[in-house]
Amino acid sequence: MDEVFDASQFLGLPSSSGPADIAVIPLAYELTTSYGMGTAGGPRACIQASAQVELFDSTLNGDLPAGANMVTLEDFEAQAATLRLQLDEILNHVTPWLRGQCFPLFLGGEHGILPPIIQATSSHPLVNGDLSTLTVVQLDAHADLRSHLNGEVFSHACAASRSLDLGIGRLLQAGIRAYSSEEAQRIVSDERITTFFARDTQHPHTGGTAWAEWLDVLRELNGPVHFTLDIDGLDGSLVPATGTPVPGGLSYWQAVETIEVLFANPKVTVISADVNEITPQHDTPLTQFTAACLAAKIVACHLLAKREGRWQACEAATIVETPLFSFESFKQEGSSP
Ligand SMILES: [Mn+2]
Repeated sequence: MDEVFDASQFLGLPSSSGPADIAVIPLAYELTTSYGMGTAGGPRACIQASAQVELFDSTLNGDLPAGANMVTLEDFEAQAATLRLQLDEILNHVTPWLRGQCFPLFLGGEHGILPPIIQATSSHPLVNGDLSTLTVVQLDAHADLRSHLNGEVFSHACAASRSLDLGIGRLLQAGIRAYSSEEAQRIVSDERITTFFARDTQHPHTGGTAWAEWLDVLRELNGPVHFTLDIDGLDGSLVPATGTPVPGGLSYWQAVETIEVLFANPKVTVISADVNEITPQHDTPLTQFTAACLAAKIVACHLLAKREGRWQACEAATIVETPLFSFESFKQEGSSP
């Protein structure tokens, strides 16, 4: 029997009653995007474009959602007057979805959504209040390791450095090809960071070797992981409408391989993921459709991980109560009090 098509839902798939197995959570957030504009409309454009994604997934060898109850939330837009208060709003919005009962996939919005998502993972039973157990795997053109951009410490250009400040244990990056000297120094000096530069992995002669090393790092990983996919990690030709498209990036199949290898690691539980910096493209849906295809691949690889025992829903009784946290009163590492 054909499912009823619902254009407001990811992949057009209506949710069923009962608890969600997968939650697709649009975060229409745009406050600090530096170059292009339009990330606020990106999540909805991605959901609309996802109607054209084939439900048959070759990794899963079956049709999505493979019996799972996938729910797509309504667009969330922060309303508060300041950026920090908006981050607190996002934190409150996402926290209930990061307690391990379902798999959350966030659609952004600018990459500035990452710190509140990371902070919210601390209440996940596998993180258990200790963010040093968490690894963030990032595909991105930019290192996002600035201490600030034009004085703003919560700029999207600082998403990774703020996640480190929150206390994550490791940061693995690939696709990186646009960064400042400050960021280059932090990559060298901070032992938690492992960066694979696009100039190495995309090198016309030796790129294959560097790419194989990236996959090996993913295979050796263990513990809980959040996967963050800034679509500008892909080559700019695939995502020309994103805020800052950059040439020389990852191919579509390298992004797919990263997702497949990460979710296939038996020592890893990918507890959450986001696809961000999606911007509606108007002359062609290429940008939002590319994002939708990769978001669907994340869902498929999660379902395969669940089927093969690498992910299971946590019992409600194991929900971790973490101390109250506020970005409003957050102090950046190394900043004066
Ligand atoms: Mn980014």
